[in-house]
Amino acid sequence: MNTQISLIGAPTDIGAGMRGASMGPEALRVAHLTRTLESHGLQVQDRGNLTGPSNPWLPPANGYRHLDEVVAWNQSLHAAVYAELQLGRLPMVLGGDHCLGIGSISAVARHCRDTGKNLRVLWLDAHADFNTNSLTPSGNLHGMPVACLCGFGPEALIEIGGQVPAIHAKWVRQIGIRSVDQGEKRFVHEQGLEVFDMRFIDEMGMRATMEQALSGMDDNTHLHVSFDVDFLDPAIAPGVGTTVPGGPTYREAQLCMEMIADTGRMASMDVMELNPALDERNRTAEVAVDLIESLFGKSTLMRK
Ligand code: B3U
Ligand code: MN
Ligand code: MN
Repeated sequence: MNTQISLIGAPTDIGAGMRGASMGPEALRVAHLTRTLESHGLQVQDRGNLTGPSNPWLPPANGYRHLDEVVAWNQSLHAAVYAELQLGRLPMVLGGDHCLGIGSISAVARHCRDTGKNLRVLWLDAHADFNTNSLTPSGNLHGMPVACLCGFGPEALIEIGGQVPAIHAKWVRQIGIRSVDQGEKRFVHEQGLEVFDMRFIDEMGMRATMEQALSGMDDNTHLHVSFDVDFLDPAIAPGVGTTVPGGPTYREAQLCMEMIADTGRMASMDVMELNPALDERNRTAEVAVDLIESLFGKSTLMRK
């Protein structure tokens, strides 16, 4: 695995239904993200925070809240992530709400096209984030990034990576899903997204789930992990805007991260939706850092 990590802060809640995810990057830093990664022999460059439009907190227009601002943030993030990949580094995006997955993953997809890599996206989330402006109950773009990446969304967003669609639904594995809107459910099914929902995890266990989700990768696979902190059960991660009960426990989440680390294929990642305004003494940020540590092989006794 690449040991050169670049942290990219994207302090915005522009796509969310609640304010506060804009403070996520700083909370992760306060929870000692850099020092923790360095303790595992990784070389970390904190690139600081991107800037972008502030949150005007307006109602949705045409089914989208703050579309122009979401486009601006994602364009800037796309450029930042793409630049790090070109430098041969592993970009870690510190969100920010999950609408930023559009800028991040479109950049990863573009890099994979440049380099002839196969992209696999692991989407760890309570939500499928596969709404469109006609399906969304909220107009919040953090509920739409996977659809946008697959080519279903407003032109200005789906075009950010230079090719539409940026990714194909068959490259995506969603894990931990337990809240999908009515119309969104049908659309997920129609597009053939591979979803390992909580029912699947309950029945099969996290080990078999991850074995399946990670199967079919090879030396030419670029693995991107998009970690929405609301993936976790609210008992261990209260600091998110949209908690959904019944998520993975601490142990299940650890195993999930460890099995990803074991592949050695992770080459980019996002940490999204952490909302310090809703947290308790930064404990959700600390859990997130702890799990990120496992993603980079904390429990591995010797670096391979
Ligand atoms: N599916 C709902 C709720 C939601 C999606 N993603 C988050 N919340 N974080 C929606 O508004 O699209
Ligand atoms: Mn999400
Ligand atoms: Mn979510």
